[in-house]
Amino acid sequence: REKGRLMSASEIDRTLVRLAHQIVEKHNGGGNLGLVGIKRRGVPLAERIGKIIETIEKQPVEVGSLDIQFYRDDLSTSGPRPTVTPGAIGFDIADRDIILLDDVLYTGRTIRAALDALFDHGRPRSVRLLVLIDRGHRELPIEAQFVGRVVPTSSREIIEVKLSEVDGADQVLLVER
Ligand code: 3GP
Ligand code: 5GP
Ligand code: MG
Repeated sequence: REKGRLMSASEIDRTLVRLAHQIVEKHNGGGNLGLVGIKRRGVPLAERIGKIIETIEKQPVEVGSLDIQFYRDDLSTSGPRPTVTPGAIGFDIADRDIILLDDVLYTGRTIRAALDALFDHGRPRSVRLLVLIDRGHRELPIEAQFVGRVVPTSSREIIEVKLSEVDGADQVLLVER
C-alpha cells in the first residue's frame, strides 16, 4: 500500500547533481575516482553520477558494478539462493578512491558484503559510500558519506526506488508491506 511519494523524477535529478558536486568537492576534482554501483539499481545511479561528474570536471570517470548477492551472510533467511554473478567490476580498483553506490541503505549487510567483494579485486586507496535513501535500522557499524535523503522507516515499510533504466520511470515511494 502506497503511503506517499518521497521523491519525484526532478527531485531525483537535483539530488544526483548535488551528490556529484559533493563527491567532486571531497575528492579534489575526482581524477582518481572509481564509481562502483551495486546491482541492480546502484548501477544506473553510478552511471548517472559518473556522467554528471564528467560534465563538471571535463574528464572521464571510471564506472563499474558489483553483484554482491553471493556474499550476503543472511541468504538462508531471504529465500532461494540467488544466482552468482562472478567477476569483473569493469576497471582496476587498485589505488583508486572508490565510491560504492546503492539505492537504499538498511541493515548495512549488503555494504559489508560489497566491501568483501571489492577487496577480492584489489586494494583501493579509499572507499566511501553513497546511497539515495538511508532508511535506518543499521545492524553493523556502516555509514554513508554521501546521502540523498534520510528517511526514518518502520520495519513494515519499504522504500520503492524506481529508476527509468530498470523500471521505465523515476520516482521514490514509501510503501507499507
Ligand atoms: P535493487 O537493489 O535493484 O533496488 O536486493 C534485491 C532487490 O530487492 C533490491 O533491488 C531491492 O529493491 C529489493 N529489496 C527490498 N527490500 C529488500 C531487503 O530488505 N533486502 C534486499 N536485499 N533487497 C530488498
Ligand atoms: P541492507 O543490506 O543494508 O539491509 O539492505 C540494503 C540492500 O537491500 C540494498 O541493496 C537495497 O536494494 C535493499 N533494500 C533494503 N531495504 C530496502 C527498501 O526499503 N527498499 C529498497 N528499494 N531496497 C531495499
Ligand atoms: Mg540496492
